[in-house]
Amino acid sequence: MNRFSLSMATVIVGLSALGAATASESTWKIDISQTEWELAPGLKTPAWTYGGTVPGIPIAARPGDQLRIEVTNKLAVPTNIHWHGLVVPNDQDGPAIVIQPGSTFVYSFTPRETGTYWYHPHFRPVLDQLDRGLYAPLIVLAPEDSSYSGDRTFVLDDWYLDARGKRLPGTADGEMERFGNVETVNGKTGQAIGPLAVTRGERWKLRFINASTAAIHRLKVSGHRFRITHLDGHALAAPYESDTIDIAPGERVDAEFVADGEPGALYSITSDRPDLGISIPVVYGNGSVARVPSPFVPPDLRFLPGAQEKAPDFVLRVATLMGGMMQMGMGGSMGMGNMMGSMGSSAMGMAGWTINGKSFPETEALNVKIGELVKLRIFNDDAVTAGGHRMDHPIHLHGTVFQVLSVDGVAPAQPILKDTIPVPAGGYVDLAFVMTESGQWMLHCHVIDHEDGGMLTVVNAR
Ligand SMILES: [Cu+2]
Repeated sequence: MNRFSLSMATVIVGLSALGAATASESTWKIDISQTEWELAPGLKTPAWTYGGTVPGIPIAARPGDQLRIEVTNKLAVPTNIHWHGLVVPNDQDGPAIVIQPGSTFVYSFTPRETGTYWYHPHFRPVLDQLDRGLYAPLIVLAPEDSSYSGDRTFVLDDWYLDARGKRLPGTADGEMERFGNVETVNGKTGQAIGPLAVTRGERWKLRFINASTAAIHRLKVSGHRFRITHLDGHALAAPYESDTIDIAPGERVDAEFVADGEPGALYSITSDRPDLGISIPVVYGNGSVARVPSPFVPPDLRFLPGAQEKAPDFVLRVATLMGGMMQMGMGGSMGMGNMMGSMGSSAMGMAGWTINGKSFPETEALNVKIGELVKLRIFNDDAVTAGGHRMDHPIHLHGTVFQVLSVDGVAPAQPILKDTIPVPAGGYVDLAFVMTESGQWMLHCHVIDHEDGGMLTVVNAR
């Protein structure tokens, strides 16, 4: 990729926006406030919301639309909003913005690309804000999306609550990251999750967003297969079928769902932790319609020439360091979970989340040039660091999209564009990207305990 192909991309986006003939100015108002949110009948919790609901107000746009988003902070703490996955001017990206209690900030940007994105706070520490319910979809519609029988977004999350809905500190499963004991789809759990109501022959577009701060969600559909068309909002040249969707924090997956089950029958899309509450009923009405063909338009996507052979410009080693624990003689099999549980979240500071041995803000910045192809190798050293903690780290880059060159040295079967990628414990990934917007952009783990703990650095694009 070079300046030429980037300007070509701009031309293509311009044309498609013109083709849709709907690009326009679009104004949104988002009040951030605390609300009693009902996760299920009899289970209410005090949530922080974008516009009074969990998930928050879904923003819909078309490429080329000039978005004007007026955000008013009615919380008692400062916050901001990050537009996860969208390439926006640096001063609209979020992390550098502070919206004080009682004040309003107006975001203004134009989405370039279609796809499934989302928004959430990026005011550090982020964990408390995102975990209380501050997240919402941002969908940039493609012309073909309206040809599906329906288009549904499912935002996945988890909450750690007592039986009366009171938010508990710490984590539900005895590790250092915040895992919940109640899992939700679009802010609802168990029987309160609304069904996907279909008719035989229909073809639906389903968009999955993982807003959890640490949990990976694995969803399995009964009696059907998903056709995966987009990862992190980016269309695949060769969609593939699967009955399972794995989605790490920050990631998005779009899938077609062909309703080829029996009229009147009941199916489900269910988590591999069904006891925590995620199961989406798929309910068939009677009768059928003529089978709806796929309107999906595969892009002409190529592997970046020269990127595989290129030596990495930067090598990052991300790791969980349990140094504080070890020094106190409490590492190993001592029962971290119990200790964290009794000491609360202030004990989190004793574990370190690092990039090349340092935690933000001590991490070293990556200095790159606008328009230049950058190859980045990221090792996940968790399998070899002390303390035995072992976890995939979903690494997210702001300000651009990257191509996945390889995972553990194996190139993907087709070119894949993403903004968030799980780096496997003990493994590594190779990524290539080109920054198009100048400024300081964040690169961090989307397990928010890790991000807040310092597994974060910046890419300076000049
Ligand atoms: Cu991580």
